[in-house]
Amino acid sequence: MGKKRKIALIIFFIFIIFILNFKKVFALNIKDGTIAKIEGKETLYLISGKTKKIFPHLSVYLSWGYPQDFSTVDLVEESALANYTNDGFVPFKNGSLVREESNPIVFYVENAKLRPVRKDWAYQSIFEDPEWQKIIFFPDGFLNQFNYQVGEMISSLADLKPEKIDFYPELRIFNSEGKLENAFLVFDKNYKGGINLGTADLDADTKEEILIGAGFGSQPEIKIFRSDGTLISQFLAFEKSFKGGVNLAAGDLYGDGQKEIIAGAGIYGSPHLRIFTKNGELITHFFADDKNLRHGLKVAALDFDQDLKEEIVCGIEKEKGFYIKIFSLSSTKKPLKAFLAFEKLGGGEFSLGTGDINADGIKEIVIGSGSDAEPEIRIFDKNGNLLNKFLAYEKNFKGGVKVALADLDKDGKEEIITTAGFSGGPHLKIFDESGQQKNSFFVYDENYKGGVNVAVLNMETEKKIIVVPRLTLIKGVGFYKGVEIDTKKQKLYAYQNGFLIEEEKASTGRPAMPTPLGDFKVLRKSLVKYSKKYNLYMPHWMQFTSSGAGIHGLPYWQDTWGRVYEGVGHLGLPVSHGCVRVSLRAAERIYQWLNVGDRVLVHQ
Ligand SMILES: [Ca+2]
Ligand SMILES: [Ca+2]
Ligand SMILES: [Ca+2]
Ligand SMILES: [Ca+2]
Repeated sequence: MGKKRKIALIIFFIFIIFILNFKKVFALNIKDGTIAKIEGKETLYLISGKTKKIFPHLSVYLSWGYPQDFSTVDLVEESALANYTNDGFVPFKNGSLVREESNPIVFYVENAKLRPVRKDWAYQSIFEDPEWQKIIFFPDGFLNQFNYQVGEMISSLADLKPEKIDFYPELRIFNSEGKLENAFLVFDKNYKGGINLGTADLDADTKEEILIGAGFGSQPEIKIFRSDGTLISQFLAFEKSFKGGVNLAAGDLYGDGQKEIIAGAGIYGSPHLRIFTKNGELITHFFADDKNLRHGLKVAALDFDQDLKEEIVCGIEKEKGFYIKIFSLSSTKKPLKAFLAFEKLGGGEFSLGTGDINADGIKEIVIGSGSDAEPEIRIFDKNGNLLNKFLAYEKNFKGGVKVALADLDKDGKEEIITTAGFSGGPHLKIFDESGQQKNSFFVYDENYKGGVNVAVLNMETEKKIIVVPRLTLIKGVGFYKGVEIDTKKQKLYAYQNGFLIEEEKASTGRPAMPTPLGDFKVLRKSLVKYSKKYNLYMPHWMQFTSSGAGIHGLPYWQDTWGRVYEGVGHLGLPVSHGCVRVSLRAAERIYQWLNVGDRVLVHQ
């Protein structure tokens, strides 16, 4: 063989090898995460690295949320899959709800375990699925090919621990375009409570300071920070023992160019208002409504009568819905204006802001709906005329909407900035006054579902958007508002939007007269209910079954000496006639807070 021919042959072989390799590489090059199917065959494969896993049944495929029309499945040649080694079966997705065709038990999938969900009511109370649409069916006997273990039974929300999220109290500062510019902790890393937010230029240097109010679960602290994270001062807004949190706003109430700090009590508190100087000295305080109300007070400011002194706007949840009352410092007994803004209750989660959205020099009142209602924004003029309303998030999101106002695009009209409340993602949106969405971005990890509070920081000519997580420890996931009664532990838990606001010893029905188990609603309330059968009075009565079971304070009978209470030493033991007894003080607090229609979940 001549040298030339030899070289030509070698080149030829290299070429062939190249072609073969190329073909091979091409065939091997199926993207990770592809769901592949051989044309004419039924089996679906999940490709990952050099391996393929088989979907053992359509139910598993569906549990991952893939579309039923197979539009995301790639058709491949049989030979293309030959080089992928088999790696067993794709399991059900964690968190999916599955059941066998002919066995009514629903299982919750969690780390190779199937956890039975105790009963229909437990299912409904935890997963809120009235149409049973979340359940994926699989054929009888199908599970045999897996190594699924049967996990612990789920009978209450507390059993579903993976949904509990711990979160840091980190404030974030974004520019008006949504670019993250700074972040710092406003409480200790281990702080477990809620966080509220406000802004005000307290030292008149044209740069606003950040006001942080402790939220539910912590002592009612106000902290003042510079935008670089320097702590300037801190003080308590209410009694140290008050754990409802502090809602914040600022206003120039004296028209001297100096803003005052307005603090409203947080959820589960009275509609109590305190006004402080920038140094934390108390100027005055008053109740904006009945002291016995228990949904706290939302605050804002606007100049109602255009005398360059701002008035205080109060938002109060009571009876029929959310009321706005505008007070001046010279008239704290009688509001200058009062109107009903929302004909709904919102679990203490309404949000209130003021801003000039139409560039007429007068601020409007902007309200975000509370929980267990559509995520609606309503805009009123100062006299209570509704100017506009729109939905800020998907209609079926019911965690409430938080609002802030600022003219971000410098056209003289303030935009409405919204964040989602409890159970929503950290999705911030910006709307104009007509409800047209201008921008949106995520402000925290998308998995965080505790809600976000929002405010605007005016920095000379620039405006920044600041956010804090609404709470750092989520409890009672799935409850907007209601009580859970654990007959095994003899405990009553009261939840509101992710906060455990009360934990009380209870006394439920004795074994012969057990308290009915199930997912109920408060049917009616009365201050005292008389039971003829037992000749007993039941204070702060909250009935939750038509057969007459209710929550109430320790019962008493009336004799010549006065009231004689029954079961004083028995809280924590099941001794009642079927009702749920709690202490007198606890019953009073719960009675003031719990409304007809709120949830009562009773389980073992
Ligand atoms: Ca300043
Ligand atoms: Ca005024
Ligand atoms: Ca206006
Ligand atoms: Ca604008």
